[in-house]
Amino acid sequence: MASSKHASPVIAAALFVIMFSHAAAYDPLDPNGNITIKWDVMSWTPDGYVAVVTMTNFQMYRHIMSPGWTLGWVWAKKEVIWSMVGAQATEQGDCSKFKSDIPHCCKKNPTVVDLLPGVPYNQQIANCCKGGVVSSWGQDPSAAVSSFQVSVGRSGTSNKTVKLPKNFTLTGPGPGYTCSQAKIVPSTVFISADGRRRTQAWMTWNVTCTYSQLLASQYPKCCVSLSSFYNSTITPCPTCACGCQDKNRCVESDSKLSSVVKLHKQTKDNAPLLQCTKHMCPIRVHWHVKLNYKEYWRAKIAITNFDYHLNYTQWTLVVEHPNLNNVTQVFSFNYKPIAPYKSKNDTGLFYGLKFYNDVLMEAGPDGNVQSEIILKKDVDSFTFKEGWAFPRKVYFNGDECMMPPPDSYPYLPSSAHSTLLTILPSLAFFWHQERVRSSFRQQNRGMIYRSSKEYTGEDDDVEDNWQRANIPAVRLVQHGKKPSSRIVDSNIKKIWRIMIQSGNDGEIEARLVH
Ligand SMILES: *[C@@H]1O[C@H](CO)[C@@H](O)[C@H](O)[C@H]1NC(C)=O
Ligand SMILES: *[C@@H]1O[C@H](CO)[C@@H](O)[C@H](O)[C@H]1NC(C)=O
Ligand SMILES: *[C@@H]1O[C@H](CO)[C@@H](O)[C@H](O)[C@H]1NC(C)=O
Ligand SMILES: *[C@@H]1O[C@H](CO)[C@@H](O)[C@H](O)[C@H]1NC(C)=O
Ligand SMILES: *[C@@H]1O[C@H](CO)[C@@H](O)[C@H](O)[C@H]1NC(C)=O
Ligand SMILES: *[C@@H]1O[C@H](CO)[C@@H](O)[C@H](O)[C@H]1NC(C)=O
Ligand SMILES: *[C@@H]1O[C@H](CO)[C@@H](O)[C@H](O)[C@H]1NC(C)=O
Ligand SMILES: CC(=O)N[C@H]1CO[C@H](CO)[C@@H](O)[C@@H]1O
Repeated sequence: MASSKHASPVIAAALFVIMFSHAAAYDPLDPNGNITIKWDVMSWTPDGYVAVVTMTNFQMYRHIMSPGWTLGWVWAKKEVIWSMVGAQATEQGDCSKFKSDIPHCCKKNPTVVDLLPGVPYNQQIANCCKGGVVSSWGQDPSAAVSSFQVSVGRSGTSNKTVKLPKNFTLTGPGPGYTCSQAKIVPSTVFISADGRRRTQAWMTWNVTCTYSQLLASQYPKCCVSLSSFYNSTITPCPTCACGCQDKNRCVESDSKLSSVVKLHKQTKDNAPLLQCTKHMCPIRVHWHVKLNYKEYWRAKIAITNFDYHLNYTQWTLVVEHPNLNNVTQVFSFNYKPIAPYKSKNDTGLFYGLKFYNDVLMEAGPDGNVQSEIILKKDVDSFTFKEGWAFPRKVYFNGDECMMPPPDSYPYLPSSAHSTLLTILPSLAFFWHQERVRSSFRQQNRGMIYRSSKEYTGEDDDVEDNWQRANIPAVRLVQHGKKPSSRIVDSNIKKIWRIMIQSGNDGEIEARLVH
């Protein structure tokens, strides 16, 4: 078992290949997701045209994070950019041929970036100047748009002579997007604010860009770890899930950090600075099957940032699980079902609450966000067996996270029932029975199964639960803390010791020690 828990790099690499062989520009969880770039020619000028360029992110859960998008293209003729509003070309290029009026950009292949918030009003247009940050459609359609205006010279001056720009490139930020050729589409119709007048663009063309994780990076960018109340095993992220090539520049622990971070901040190095872990992922998503109620069950989700150099703004998490069609309650996160195929409805989008946890802070004590969800059991399909309670797919910020191999999932002890009955006939409690209060397995170390029936509070007050759950505990020893005693059942002959430990996601875990 130990060997499968810590999958060797070879196995991890093999899984990686399996997982990524299916990755293409087509995303089954978001089949219509794309970024559309629309050019509306608003007027002709003596030597060209003025266009408003609108980028709309139709992707349900993949946003464009700071430092934002860059858009590039290649002019079909000898066009120049006279001026821009709401964005700028990163390089002016060679404008030496011009004597009086100097263009904003003379490059054959201009690269354009958004302006930062707070630029003067005369440089702004609607939907500009957000530092290139664009929300995903699922999070906030009103913020999923970015626009700028460009005044083009030395181009055609009618819809017959204009040649469309070619070879569009988009980074969002970093690679991953492939853009189609520009295509003339029916001119956009604008409706005036009072709704009583319609105008239309002189000419409109569209470019569609789609994302492929394979193009974006060689390795996954996040991984998943799993645990459950019914098995004390914590299934970690696969070893080297995100590649181990950066292992020589990771940071061992928070304590050694300050000197290293200073060093890197001085060198203005924007590359990730990861905390050293076996998985070497910047992001870990932990899924804990927490409680079992009669008609409901409860899972806890914790996302941890291991990158000391990055705050994830407007992060998104997508989970595919067959029971997400019956989400009853989600704590601390926003939740939206994404229904790519209406019959399935098994995929949901989680994202942070504004001003509370919409930023996943850099690695360290604040570098995590957490939520709990309550799901209604569908009696026909619900089970804790065979890892059913764990997610099928997890995406962080639109990138699929590497799951542990299925044979390492914590599984339901098959012998729990009989063991309990023989050892504790008077406490014939079993976690999935209605009358259950609480139960535990007698082993060298067993796990306390906290019973949902007794558990009503929101808190993690384990001692309190146990008292209510009537566990024959005489002593609670909190890991690293002074023992506190609690005599509950005077009939018991054996002394049990219960250790409380903090799990790797801060989850409280109870172990029964014989
Ligand atoms: C881009 O996305 C929009 C919205 O989902 C969709 O209507 C359109 O067909 C997509 N375009 C392409 C080329 O996939
Ligand atoms: C062009 O892009 C806009 C979004 O900017 C979209 O609404 C429109 O449907 C697209 N047209 C075509 C023909 O794809
Ligand atoms: C150009 O404009 C004319 C008149 O507005 C229109 O009839 C024609 O279809 C347009 N051609 C293209 C290629 O858009
Ligand atoms: C556009 O890209 C294609 C292939 O990527 C290349 O063959 C072509 O030369 C490029 N066109 C221009 C104008 O750069
Ligand atoms: C992350 O945000 C915090 C608080 O806004 C800030 O102090 C910190 O410098 C940021 N870290 C990075 C790497 O940008
Ligand atoms: C999908 O599931 C959500 C709960 O997560 C529910 O509110 C919604 O009605 C479901 N939609 C369909 C089409 O079944
Ligand atoms: C918990 O699950 C692991 C598999 O990850 C398994 O090896 C172990 O036997 C299970 N524990 C119990 C108590 O059944
Ligand atoms: C138990 C329960 O409420 N099941 C419902 C889950 O959601 C589907 C549709 O999304 C319903 O058809 C089930 O009745």
